[in-house]
Amino acid sequence: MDKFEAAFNELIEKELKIEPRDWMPEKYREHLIRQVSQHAHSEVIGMQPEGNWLLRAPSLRSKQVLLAKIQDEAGHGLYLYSVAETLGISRQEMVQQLHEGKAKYSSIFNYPTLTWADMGAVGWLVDGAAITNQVSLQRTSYGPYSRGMVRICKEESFHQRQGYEIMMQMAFGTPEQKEMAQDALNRFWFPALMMFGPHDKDSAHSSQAMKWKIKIESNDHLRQKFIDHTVKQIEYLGLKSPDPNMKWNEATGHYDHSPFNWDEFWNVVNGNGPCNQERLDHHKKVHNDNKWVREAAAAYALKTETQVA
Ligand code: FAQ
Repeated sequence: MDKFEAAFNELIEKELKIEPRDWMPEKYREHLIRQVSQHAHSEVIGMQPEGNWLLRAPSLRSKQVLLAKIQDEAGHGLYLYSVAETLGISRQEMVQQLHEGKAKYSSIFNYPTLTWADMGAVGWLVDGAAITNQVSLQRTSYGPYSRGMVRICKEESFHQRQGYEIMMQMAFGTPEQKEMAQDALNRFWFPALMMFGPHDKDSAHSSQAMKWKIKIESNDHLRQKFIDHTVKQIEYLGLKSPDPNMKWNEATGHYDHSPFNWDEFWNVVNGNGPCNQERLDHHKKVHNDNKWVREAAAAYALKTETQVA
């Protein structure tokens, strides 16, 4: 082991941060680029299912709040693309990998948002699951990623509240509204739980990620944490658990649950979910339509640079 590797290992060991200027193993860098680019793409593609409801939000207030939330997601994408750029990949390359199917984004965004109650379920469950993961990522070993997560988590907690507020309005509203809330919960529950990734025993990257302290807690641990605190929120809403086998286990101190449908998960991850094609086509179209904006911004930046010089 040379002195650079020893210095890297010591930083990891002491739970100090690895910074862009520091030496790092090539595999550590590649691992982070994979995870951070996937995270960034998720934030950006994740704007689509919610954008679907912007023009149909039921009040001016709900429209303003939803718009603010979606704009936050765009901001999260930008922070994360910037984090990945510090590792030596450009945003253009990452977007190209997404368009060529070489980079992934979270499975959850390949499900349709059919009713206004789905805006509640997305904020409550999808952002709720995202925060559960991201709170632990605040302690990740790569400095820029860890600092980005601190800010993102603050905004995500507002998103979770926005979703839960919609769920409360629907669940405590008319019988039809309550039915819509239940239906949204039923459709989003298992896909939200699968956001945490495969079981630990099937997770290809977890073991190395945890050695490098990129990942602080495992997929199953975070999923169980999310289930344990969300069950009480379902009960407060007066809704039924979407999982008939969900019950408190005195011995483990956790809720038991049904097995997940991993065939469905891999089907969605591999591009065959209900909205995969639509999400990607939309991203490609918008990227193409907005080419002139990127060109104008680059030309303006060049002009300003020349004037300053
Ligand atoms: N979807 O070995 P593992 C948000 C892939 S942000 C798609 O366990 P890892 C905010 C995985 O990439 C949501 N693919 O992988 C928001 C790998 O394939 P690969 C996104 C998945 O990396 C809310 C393979 O399976 N959050 O929602 C998924 O150790 C509302 C094997 O899996 C993040 O990205 C999945 N669910 O653990 C925005 C957080 N799960 O790459 C808008 C950062 C696994 O070898 C609206 N990421 N795969 O081809 C992570 O923490 C991790 O990457 C995991 C997966 C936990 C997602």
